[in-house]
Amino acid sequence: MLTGNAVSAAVADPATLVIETVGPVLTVGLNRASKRNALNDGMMAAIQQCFSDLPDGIRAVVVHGIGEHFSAGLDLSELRERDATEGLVHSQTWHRVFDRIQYCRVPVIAALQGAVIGGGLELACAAHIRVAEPSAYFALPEGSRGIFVGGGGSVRLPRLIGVARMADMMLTGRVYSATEGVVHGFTQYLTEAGGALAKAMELGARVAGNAPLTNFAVLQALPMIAEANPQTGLLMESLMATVAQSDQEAKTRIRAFLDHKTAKVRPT
Ligand code: 1HE
Repeated sequence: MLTGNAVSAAVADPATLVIETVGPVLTVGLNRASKRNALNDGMMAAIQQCFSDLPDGIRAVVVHGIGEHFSAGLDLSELRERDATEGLVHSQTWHRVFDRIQYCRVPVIAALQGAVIGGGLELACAAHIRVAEPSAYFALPEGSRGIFVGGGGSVRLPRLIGVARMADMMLTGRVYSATEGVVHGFTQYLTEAGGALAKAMELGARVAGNAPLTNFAVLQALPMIAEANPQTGLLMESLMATVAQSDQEAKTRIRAFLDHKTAKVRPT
């Protein structure tokens, strides 16, 4: 890990986020609409701070973009100032920030509209569920800007859409629509126009009602199991399943089903 004196630790700019509590759901609004929510150092530090210190009682987070766009990615006006060492430190800083999202103690849902570009797409990829409305579009203009992804995109995005599709986006500047996005795995949900935030809030309320241990297993264990060799994965799965089902919450919920006190599983 590089530690560069050349880059002073960025100071969180609280004005770049609008953070609200709606019951058990924390909403985090990217708030630089005049710059299309481009991610500058102050905003990245604010995101890190926010996800490092979630208030007690929060059981899901919804990240959204204020204005017409989710995010236009890295603030290119800051990039121009960096040399190679500073660039490495900067990229590793982004990794730490987005790791806070991916390994958050509660599920994170991204509500997407307009531009979901470059670092904005990398941010969305760190969330656990992505919801898009028809205006959303996905692009990696890094290729045409002479740079490379630096916020974990080459690790997270191929797992969603495949290496070939990501390579095509970077080489040719291909832009995917919201409709294509849900088909190819960028997002799990496509809503009607203007519906992404409402749907994300609905999902946030739903996942907030899960047993905390189930959410823990899905967020912390599932990605590790999926990346492990199969025998290790199967052992980890057995251990996690045993821990989860021995929890009182599981016993209570299963008893409620057997007593006909919970909703049945039906198509929606
Ligand atoms: C910005 C940025 C930005 C807008 N950095 N300032 N990302 C990109 O290559 C995408 C660049 N942005 C765009 O293509 C367009 O701005 C949008 C399609 C997103 C929106 O277009 P539009 O017509 O609504 O807005 P605009 O007039 O282009 O931008 C409004 C202002 O936001 C303008 O500033 P102003 O001072 O002239 O008003 C823009 O300069 C500013 N702005 N996007 C800085 N990205 C860790 S590696 C990640 C690498 C990347 O993310 S590369 C992808 C960078």
